[in-house]
Amino acid sequence: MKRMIFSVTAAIFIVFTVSNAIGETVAKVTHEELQAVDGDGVCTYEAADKVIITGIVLNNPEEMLDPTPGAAAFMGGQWQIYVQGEGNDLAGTAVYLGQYYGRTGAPGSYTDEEFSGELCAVNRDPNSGYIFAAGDRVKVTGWYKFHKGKLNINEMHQIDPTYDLKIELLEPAAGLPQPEVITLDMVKDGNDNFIFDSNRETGCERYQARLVRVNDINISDSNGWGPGGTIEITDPNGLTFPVKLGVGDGFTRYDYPVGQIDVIAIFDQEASSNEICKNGYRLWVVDYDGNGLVLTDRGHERGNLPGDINTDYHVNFEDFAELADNWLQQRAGLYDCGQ
Ligand SMILES: [Ca+2]
Ligand SMILES: [Ca+2]
Repeated sequence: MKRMIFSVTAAIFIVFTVSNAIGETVAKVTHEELQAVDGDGVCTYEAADKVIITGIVLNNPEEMLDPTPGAAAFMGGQWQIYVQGEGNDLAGTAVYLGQYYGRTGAPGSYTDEEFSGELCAVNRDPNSGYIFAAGDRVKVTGWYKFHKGKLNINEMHQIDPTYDLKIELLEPAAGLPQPEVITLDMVKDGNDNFIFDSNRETGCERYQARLVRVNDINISDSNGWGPGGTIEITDPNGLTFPVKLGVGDGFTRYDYPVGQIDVIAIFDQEASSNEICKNGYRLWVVDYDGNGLVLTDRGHERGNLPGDINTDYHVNFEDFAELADNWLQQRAGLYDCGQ
């Protein structure tokens, strides 16, 4: 009998190690472990496992990238959230889903219908059906891939369900982290070049994928104002920084704020290559609510007037026109998910 128990145990052990060999195990990691880089800015984390991270969701995905299946972007529909670490885990991680992986040389792409199903899954807690929003505390399980200065959790560009992401709710509406106030001289040197520290203790790496606030700047180049565009800010000492705009409807509805303003943004990196990743830092603001003093969407709309679609505190024909313009549009991944 003892021998039999031993054999069963051995068999279970063999099954476990076989599944381990094909990468089915999972390691819980901190954002700092995941984002550690070498002297070239290339991430050093390596394991044959999926990873688990926890943290706070910083953005609503459809304000960052257009998830619409078949969208005109190179990758078609895209979905991305940033999850920021908590406590002394001073880092964050992007979680990405795209439609046309085949365009990068991967084995396949999602049809529009398949991609809608993927979106519906990642937008919801699998246990409760709750729809995630910025400020939720979540747990993400998935594969990962290095991309231009960051280690992103993603499907490794594989449509096979083995590579699916799993996002679970830990606490709804936990609240956004307080943005860390930085000045541009903390991330740019005197020659207006990005400061890179491979230890991630100072400079741009320290703030990557975290919520930051830069006070007292001016928009110095507004030509890119509009959904998906890029503008430039300048501080009183002449240091500059690019600001990427999300696809929030505020960038269409409102003019850019003028004069000295503040910016609240996700600090991001998209380096010019995958080999040397010491550039391509930017601030990413996903929406703007037209307040005139801070480039951000405070997420606390005033007015409380049903039907005031453009939130100018007046329900009139302009609201109706906007409604008519958008008649029958639907948001893939949130609508018609068969639930
Ligand atoms: Ca980086
Ligand atoms: Ca109105």
